[in-house]
Amino acid sequence: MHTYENPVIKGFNPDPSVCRAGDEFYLVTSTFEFFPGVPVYRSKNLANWELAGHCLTRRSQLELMGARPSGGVYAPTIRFHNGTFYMTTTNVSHRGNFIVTAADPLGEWSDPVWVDQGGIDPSLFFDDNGSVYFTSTGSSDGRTGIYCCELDPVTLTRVSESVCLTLGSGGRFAEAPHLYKNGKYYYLLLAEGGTEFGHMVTVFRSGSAAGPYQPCPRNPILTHRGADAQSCPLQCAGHADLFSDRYGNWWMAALAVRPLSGVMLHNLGRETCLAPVIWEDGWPVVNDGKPLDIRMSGPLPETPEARNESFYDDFSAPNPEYLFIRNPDGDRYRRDGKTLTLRGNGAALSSLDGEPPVFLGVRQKEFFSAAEAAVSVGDGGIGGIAAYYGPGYFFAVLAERDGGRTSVRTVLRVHGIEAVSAPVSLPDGPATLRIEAGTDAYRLGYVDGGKFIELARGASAGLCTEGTASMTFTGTLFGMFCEKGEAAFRRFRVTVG
Ligand code: 6LW
Repeated sequence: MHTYENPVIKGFNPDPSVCRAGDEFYLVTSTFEFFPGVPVYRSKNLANWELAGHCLTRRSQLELMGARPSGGVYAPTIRFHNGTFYMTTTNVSHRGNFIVTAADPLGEWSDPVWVDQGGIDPSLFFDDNGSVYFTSTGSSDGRTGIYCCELDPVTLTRVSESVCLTLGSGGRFAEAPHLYKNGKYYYLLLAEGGTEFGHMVTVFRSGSAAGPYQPCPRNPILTHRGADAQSCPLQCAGHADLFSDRYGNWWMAALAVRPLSGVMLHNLGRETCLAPVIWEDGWPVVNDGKPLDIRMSGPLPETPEARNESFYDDFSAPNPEYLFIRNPDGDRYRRDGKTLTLRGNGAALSSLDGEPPVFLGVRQKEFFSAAEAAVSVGDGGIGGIAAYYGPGYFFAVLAERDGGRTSVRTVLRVHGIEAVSAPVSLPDGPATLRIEAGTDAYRLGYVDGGKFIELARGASAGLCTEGTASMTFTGTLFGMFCEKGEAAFRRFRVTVG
């Protein structure tokens, strides 16, 4: 038995799906309007996960032109079958469901094979008899249900009608289907209740892949819907995937959120959690039937190591942690071994249409954390750092150079309403910009002679998913940006604690 800490992958990493190849586990999560799409995390012990690649690294795989906030890539599924890795997901902003494949999950993946079945949350199941089943969430008569068709195992094109397997156990939005076989039964794992505080995981089984499926008498097998934010630090648990390790132990990866202290609001996005699973009477039991917790124990396949959620980049090498907005223009991001120079295109962080803002960011992984960068802005330029949730929700501190003078100011934007601080002149030389995050507020300013000078505070609740005017599914990033002219960054650091 080992102890480990949830979330096992912190920061905006929803809709986890896991496969195993030998003694390595690979886990993918959703990325929405961000590029590259669908990170591939790798682990041997299930508690420490390294971001080791992405499935969607080319525009031919991931067109995000016109994608709205929380459009783009929804929930993915990863599977390993006969030496090939398969990842299926939905681009809700462009053509729908597709599959990409790779021999090496950390290398380049294929171009998409588009699948002729609609809905979201696609999944793949490879049966022992060679049949390949494709499931997704669709709707019929205004109710969502789980649809299934067979695919040709070689071309991955649809070869059967799409049929409805179940409408779920009665919760709203039956979704996130994953089909498995264990012993004599086929199991269909679902999410129901919506991805918010009513989220739950339900399971169904049948003697045949095509059904009929019977619900587990203990459904939901995982939910935190009855737990309040005071007593349960993880909320919204749901959207799960089941898998086994080489010792025959079973596990569940599920998303959950960590609300701000005691309130039903979260700013770090939906995160990836892990729970042990046992089988009783032919049904999976998650974490002995108890809710998930931060401190967990289970028979991990290898001993976990200490974790460090801080981030440092001196721009000497590429870093896979960065997310860009929609399809970035690579020519506007130049790294020369010591400096990252961003060239603005006139698009502010609030921009929704046309060319995306020149921005790159990493996931905020802890409530108490600080982002800092040293930046020199060329004449006529505007560049800085931001805690960025989306075009309508960000807190930025930026340097502006005009007529040979540099000044610094802050922009707090919530619900599209902007508060801009008065500019403060800085001496010549790089400006060190800093954002300190906490559960109550983000404090924004600059560092002068080793001292933090605060210019503005934005309420942490302003970057929370629950507060956005349209439904969103993402989380806060710390990033660098350049709106106009050039901004040269010397280092970018996120510290936690
Ligand atoms: C996803 C749906 C859900 O496709 O949220 O948590 C949607 N569940 O299954 C977006 O992540």
